[in-house]
Amino acid sequence: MVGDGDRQELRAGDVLATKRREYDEDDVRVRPGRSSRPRTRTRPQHADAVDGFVIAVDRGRYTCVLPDAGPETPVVTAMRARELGRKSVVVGDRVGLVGDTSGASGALARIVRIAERRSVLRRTADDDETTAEGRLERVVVANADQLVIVSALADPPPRTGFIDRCLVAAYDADIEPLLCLTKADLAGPEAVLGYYTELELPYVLIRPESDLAELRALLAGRISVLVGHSGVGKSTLVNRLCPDAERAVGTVSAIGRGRHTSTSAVALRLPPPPDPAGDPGWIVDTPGVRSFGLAHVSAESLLHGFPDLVEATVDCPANCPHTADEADCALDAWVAAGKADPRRLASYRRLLASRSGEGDPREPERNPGDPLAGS
Ligand SMILES: Nc1nc2c(ncn2[C@@H]2O[C@H](COP(=O)(O)OP(=O)(O)OP(=O)(O)O)[C@@H](O)[C@H]2O)c(=O)[nH]1
Ligand SMILES: [Mg+2]
Repeated sequence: MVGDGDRQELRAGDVLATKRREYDEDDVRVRPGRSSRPRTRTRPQHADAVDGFVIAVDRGRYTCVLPDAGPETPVVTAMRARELGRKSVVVGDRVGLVGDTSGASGALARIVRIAERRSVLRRTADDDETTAEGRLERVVVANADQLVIVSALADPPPRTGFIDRCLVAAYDADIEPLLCLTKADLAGPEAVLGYYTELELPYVLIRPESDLAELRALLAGRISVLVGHSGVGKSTLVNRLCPDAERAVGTVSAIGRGRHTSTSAVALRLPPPPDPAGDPGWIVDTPGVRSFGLAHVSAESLLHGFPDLVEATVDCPANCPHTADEADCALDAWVAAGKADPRRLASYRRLLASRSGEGDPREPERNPGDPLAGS
C-alpha cells in the first residue's frame, strides 16, 4: 500500500508521476462483486436458528419437532419466512427455526432455512412432460431413506404396474424400496412375488394379527415413507406400528377403491426399539394416490427401476430406445433366454410408451397378468 505521505511527495515533485499514480492498481476502486455484497436485509444469517424436523404440513402451517424432543415435548408450529422465496417445505425437511420455538399454545416460529436434502421423492400428476399435469411436480417427502410400497393382496387388488412405477421413483431418488403386501389374510402373495423373483426385492407380508417385529427391524433408525393406492391399509399399519398415532382409517368401497381417507402426509415417530440406545426412526403416512406419474424421470433413468433388465442393455446398439419396434434391442433376446420375466419387459415398455404420450392413460399402472387386469 502506498501511504498518503508518498502521494503528497509525488504530487509535489512531478505532475506526470501524479498522473501515473492515478493508474496504479492501489488507486483503482474495485466495485465489490455481487456475491460479496452484504445482503443482510434479504438474507439474514439467523445464527440463532434452531434445528427442526418437519412432520406435517397443513395450509401454510408447518409442524416441526426439535432434535432432542421426546415424545412428550410439544411440537413447534411454524410458517415459512418470505425470504425462502418459492422453495417449498415438505414433510421430512430439516429446517432452521427462529422466533417462538417454545411450542406453547398459540406460539408461532418461522422457517428461515431448509437444509440440503439427502433424498427427494417426487411424483407428477401424469407421465407426459409436455402437459400441464405432467409438469406439475409434487415433492412427496424429503430425506426419506426407505420407500415402503404398500400393496394390498386383495381389496383393492395388487397392480404390479403401480409397484413398478414406485420402484422407478425409489431408485431414481436413491431411496431403498421395501415391498409391503397387506391383507395377506384375503389372498396369497405368490402371484406378486413371482413377478419380482429376479429382483431380490425385500418384502414383508401383513395380516391383521401378524407379528410386526420383522417390519419394525427394517424401519428402525430410518425415515421410511409409505406409498400406495387408497384403501391398501397404510394408516391401519401406521396405527399398529405407532399406537398413539390415531390415524383415520377408511372403508374400501364395493368397486375396490378406498376413499382417500388420509389427506396429507404426516411423519410419526416409531416407538423405541428393544435396544433403547437405537434411533427408533420415523414413518411417513401419505394419502393414497391413483397413479405415480414419472414425467420427472428421464427415459434413461426409467431403466434403473428394472435392475433385472439393465444388464441386457450392454448388448444394445448405441442410443437404443429399447422399444418393441427396435429390432436390435437386446432386451428381447434376454427375456427369450429366460433371464427376466417377459411381463417385466412389457411393463418397462408400457412405461416408455406412457412417457411419450401413448398407452392407456386411464389405467397406467395395470399390467396384463394382474388380478382383474382384463376387466
Ligand atoms: N382384511 C384386512 N383388511 C385390512 C388390512 N389392513 C387394512 N384393512 C382395511 O382396509 C381399509 C382401508 O385401510 P386404511 O388404513 O384406511 O387404508 P389407507 O391406505 O390408509 O387409505 P388412504 O388413507 O385412503 O390412502 C380399512 O377398512 C382397514 O380396516 C388387512 O391386513 N386385512
Ligand atoms: Mg390413510
